[in-house]
Amino acid sequence: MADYTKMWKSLGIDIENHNALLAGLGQAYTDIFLSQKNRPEGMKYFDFVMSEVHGLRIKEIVDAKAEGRKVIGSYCVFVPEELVLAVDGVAIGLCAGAELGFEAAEALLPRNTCSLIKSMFGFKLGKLCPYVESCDVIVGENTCDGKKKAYEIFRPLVKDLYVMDLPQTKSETGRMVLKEEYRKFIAKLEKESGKKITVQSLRKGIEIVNAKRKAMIRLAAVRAADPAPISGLDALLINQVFFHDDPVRFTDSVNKLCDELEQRVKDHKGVFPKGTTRVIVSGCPMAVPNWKLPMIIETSNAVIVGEESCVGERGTRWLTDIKGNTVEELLDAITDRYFNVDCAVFTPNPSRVSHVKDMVKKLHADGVIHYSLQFCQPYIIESGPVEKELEKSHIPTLRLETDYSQEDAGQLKTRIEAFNERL
Ligand code: BJ8
Repeated sequence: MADYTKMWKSLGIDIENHNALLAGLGQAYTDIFLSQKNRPEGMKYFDFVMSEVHGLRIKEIVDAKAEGRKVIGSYCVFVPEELVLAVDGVAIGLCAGAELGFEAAEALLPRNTCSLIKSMFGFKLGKLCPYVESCDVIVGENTCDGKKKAYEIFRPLVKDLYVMDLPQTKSETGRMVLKEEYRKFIAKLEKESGKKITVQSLRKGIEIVNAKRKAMIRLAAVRAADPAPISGLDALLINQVFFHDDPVRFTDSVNKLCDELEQRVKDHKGVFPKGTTRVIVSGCPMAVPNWKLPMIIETSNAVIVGEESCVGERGTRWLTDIKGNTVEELLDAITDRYFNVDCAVFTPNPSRVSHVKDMVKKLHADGVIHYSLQFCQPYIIESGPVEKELEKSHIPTLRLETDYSQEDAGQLKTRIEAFNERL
């Protein structure tokens, strides 16, 4: 990697801490990803992206800013990238998946806060993330209580925090709330960028994001094959890169990879032997570099064939209808698309478990591992009914609660191995 110290300094990054982060990340990537066998050639692009994750991509973002484009960061899949692209902005997913800066985070937050929120604070307080530091606006959302209240404390730490209200029920009123919030968000984006959203610019934004999601749907489908043509770890990595790469280049790279994977399926080639135990992981999102659980699963004689998660199918499976002829009609289509997202903050939330069942069937999975981050009430509470419903359909389910530390790795491995024997 080239020397980006000057750029990082200009963004206010703590160089010493950041160097330690990159060294740790590089080592973890080598151990977890590069050590896998029979990886598809197309993963080279994603290896390159990861090797330059705080380098070349940040340089692109800094260059975009210099051209006057606005950088909008967010922590939730309810923030529509389409709208950001429609004002020629750059949309970046900011969730963090490492146990860094937790001491500083715990000085502001209760210890029993989920790792995702602590990591969001840790990266900011430790001046560790050039994505966060590049943002002109950071968008928060009122989803779970943890995030909702944490944004109140987060506000003074960042340049411009914009909080979006979100509904909690899939009712007509809920849909109206979402649409109004998106309308307010458009006003914020237009003010920030000095650009007006037009039918053409919005349609273009929708087309770019639809193409990106279509490529992910194609990737999800190819994983139905046995032997699995790609590991769950690599598929998760692609889902993670989805949030910060250039969208057009990303789409191209996923489609190229899918060409190769479809050929692999025809040739009956895979990453694990045919007949390897197949599992779906369902639950909380896994942000970079949270690779702990997939790594344990895939080194315990099983392969992950799908993720029911916001860093997975929950974030990618619906497309936006492009037929509208006015901004209002396109906004309706965007609202309809996002209103499908079955996050556990919604009550009731029956479509999520139906989707897990569909995934098990389509992807020929043998069981489901339900993953909750400790202290995440929505997903932990929902995991009970989800397990009951799946077991009723004779789908073996294992419920796990964990965090970003490595302390429970041995215990998780024992439980996962025992579960795999049941399958
Ligand atoms: S749409 S899943 S990205 S809110 S793990 S912070 S829920 S306590 S992340 Fe999410 Fe949007 Fe929903 Fe998806 Fe709270 Fe749970 Fe922590 Fe969580």
